[in-house]
Amino acid sequence: MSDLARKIAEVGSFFKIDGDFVSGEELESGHINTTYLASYRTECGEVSRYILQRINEHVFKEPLMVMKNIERVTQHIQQRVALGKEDFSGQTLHLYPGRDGENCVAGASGGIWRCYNFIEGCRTYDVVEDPRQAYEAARAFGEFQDLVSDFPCDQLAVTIPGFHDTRARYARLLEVLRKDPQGRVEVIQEELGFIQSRAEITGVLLDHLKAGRLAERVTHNDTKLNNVMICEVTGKAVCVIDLDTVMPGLALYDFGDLVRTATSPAEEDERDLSKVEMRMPMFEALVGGYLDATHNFITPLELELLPFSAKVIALETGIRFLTDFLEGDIYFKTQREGQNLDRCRTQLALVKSIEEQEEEMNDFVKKWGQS
Ligand code: ADP
Ligand code: GN1
Ligand code: MG
Repeated sequence: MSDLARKIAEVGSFFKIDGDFVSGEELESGHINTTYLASYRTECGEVSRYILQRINEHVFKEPLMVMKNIERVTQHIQQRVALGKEDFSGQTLHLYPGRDGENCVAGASGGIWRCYNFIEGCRTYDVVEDPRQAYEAARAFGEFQDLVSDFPCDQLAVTIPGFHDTRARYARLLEVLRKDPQGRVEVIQEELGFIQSRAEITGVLLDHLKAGRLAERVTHNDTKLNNVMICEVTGKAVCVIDLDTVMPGLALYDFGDLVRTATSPAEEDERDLSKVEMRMPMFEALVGGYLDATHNFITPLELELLPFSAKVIALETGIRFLTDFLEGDIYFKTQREGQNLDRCRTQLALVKSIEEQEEEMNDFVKKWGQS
C-alpha cells in the first residue's frame, strides 16, 4: 500500500464506514480543501465509495461552524426530498458520522476531516462543453436555492464574514498593495488600473441590500461549474456539492459565479486571453436553467441585475486572485508560479467581454421578464 493510500485508510477508519478499505486517491479539482476518494468492499462483495475531505483551516477559521451549517442544510434538503419535492436522480449529499456520532473528526496528525457519500455515475467539468450543460448547472444551483428557500437564514452561521463583500475585497487589495509583502506590485500595474477604473461597481449590490431592495437568502456562494455533479450518461445535473460557504447571501452572487465559470471556453488560468469570452448562448442557457428553478421567488430587481451580477462577481474574483498573488499565494492552491496572476487576468478579460455584451445580455433578461 502506498503512503497516500495508508493515510487515506487511516482517515477513513475514524468514520462509520462499512467494509474493508480497497483503495484511495486524491481528487485535485478544487482550490481549497484536500479531497480524497476512498473505496471499501462490503461483506457482500460490493464496492462503496466515499469522499474524505480535510477542511482548509486557513480559509475556514471556524471549521465546526462550517460543519454545523452543512449538517443542517443537508438534513433540510433530505427532508424536503423525502417529503416529495422532486430530486434530480435520488442522490443527495449527506455526511457520514465519525465513530462517536460527530459530524467531523480530528485527524491523528492534525486537521478536521469529514466524510460524504460519493455521488456515483457523475463527474465535474472545469470548462463548460455546451449550452445544455450550462442549463443543467444553473438549474441545479437554482433548485438548491429553492430547496433551502424555507430554511431560516438566522440559523446559519456566517463562516467567512464579508465573503462576497466586493467593496471590502477591493479595500483589502489596496491594503495589501500598500504593504506589497512579496515585492510584486511592479508587475500588476495594468490589472490594477483596470480594477481601479471599475471601483464604483463594487458597492452596487451591497447598497441595494442595505436599502432593502434586495433580500438576503440562504445561498450557496460558490457556484462554480465544478461544484455540480453531472451524470455521465444523461448529462443531467444530479447534485450540488462543496457546501462550505452555504450561508446568508444574495441570489445574484450565485448566478454571477455561474456566468463566470460556465460561459467561457477557456480554463480559469488560461494564459492566452484571446480565448476568454462570455458566450451569449451559454448565458442564455444559464438564465433559462436558473429561472426554471427560481421563478417562484426571484424578484424583478434580481432578474434585472442578473447580467450585472456576472460582471461584479468576475471582477471580485479577479480582485481576490490578485490579492492572493500579492500576498504570496497563501489562499488558493496553486500548481505553478504566477498562476494566481493568470487567474486574475482571465477574470478581468471576462469582465471586459461582459461589458462588451452587457446591452445584449440586459435585453435578453428583459424579454424573460415580459414573458
Ligand atoms: P474545494 O472546496 O477544494 O473546491 P470540493 O468540495 O469542491 O472542494 O471537492 C473537490 C472536488 O472533489 C470536486 O470538484 C469534485 O470533483 C470532487 N467531489 C467532492 N465531493 C464529491 C462527492 N460527494 N462526490 C463526488 N465527487 C466529489
Ligand atoms: C474557490 O473551493 P472552490 O475551488 O470550489 C473559492 C471560491 C472562488 C473559486 C475561484 C471557499 O472555490 O470563492 O470563487 O475558488 N472558495 C472559497 O475559482 O474561497
Ligand atoms: Mg469546489
